[in-house]
Amino acid sequence: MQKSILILGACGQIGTELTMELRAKHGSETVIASDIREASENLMESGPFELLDATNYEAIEDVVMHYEIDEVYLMAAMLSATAEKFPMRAWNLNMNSLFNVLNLAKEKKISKIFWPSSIAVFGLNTPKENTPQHAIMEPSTVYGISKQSGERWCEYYFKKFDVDVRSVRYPGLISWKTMPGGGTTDYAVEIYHKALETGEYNCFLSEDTKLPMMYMDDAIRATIKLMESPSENLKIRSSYNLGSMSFTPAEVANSIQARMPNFKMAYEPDFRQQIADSWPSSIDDSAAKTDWGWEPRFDLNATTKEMLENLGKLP
Ligand code: AKB
Repeated sequence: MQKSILILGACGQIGTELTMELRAKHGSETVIASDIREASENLMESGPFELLDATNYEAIEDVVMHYEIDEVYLMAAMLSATAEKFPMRAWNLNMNSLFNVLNLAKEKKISKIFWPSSIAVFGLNTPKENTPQHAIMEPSTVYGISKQSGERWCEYYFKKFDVDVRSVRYPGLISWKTMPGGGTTDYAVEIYHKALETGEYNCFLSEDTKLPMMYMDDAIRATIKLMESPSENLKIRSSYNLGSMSFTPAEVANSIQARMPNFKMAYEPDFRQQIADSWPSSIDDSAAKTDWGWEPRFDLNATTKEMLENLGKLP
């Protein structure tokens, strides 16, 4: 019997697209979507779905046993902006969910894990441009602290218990199928929605805040490519830097204006500015390129084209 895949947090921005892609690749019945809330009709109807709290070890174990799960993608997390408002809830969700899957692998109940880290592991003392794989980290947000701790635990479980855990440090992700929730890079999705709905956007980051970003198709491709890579090629078991493009809010506005000349942008930075200021502007992902052949495909203008065309077709 073909072993199954479990996705925890399948309703989120990454989880929905990852679920659909894995179902297209491996067949719907072998990819079990789960989340603490019900998913969209599309996702619920396309294959098995379980209501599941990623912090509940026994509940995850039951699903793992029932479906003979082999691989787990842990996509449930509280992102940077929301985590600043609910620090303990963020810590509990981000860390306990990770321990649950690491311990299931340690007990040999599953054999492979994907867990996402983030550019948020870096901080004010990290080199901002072309941030190296190995650099001073010192994250200054609750989310970043949880991701850095998570990376240490992943590497520890790999070395100590031979747990096959794989991870990338996602930059800000841009997608049109599902909205992001509670991140600092969310402006780069909202801007396209507002451009089409009202023709203007009030950005919560300043015009010159340059951050690493990625179109969702690249992020999903990277995730699956890393999971399919031979274990012996993977030299990094904390988390790989993952790069694609970097831009400022003013540059996204320009790329939208090239297609929608009347689009207007205003700037009103809020508490998220401080978070963004502590993160890298661009990423050196040469280790991912060397170890598992990572190559991004989408630049800013290609992303803008995809976003405006696809969102424009939605009812
Ligand atoms: C966030 O903004 O919190 C996330 C991230 C960069 O990890 N998108």
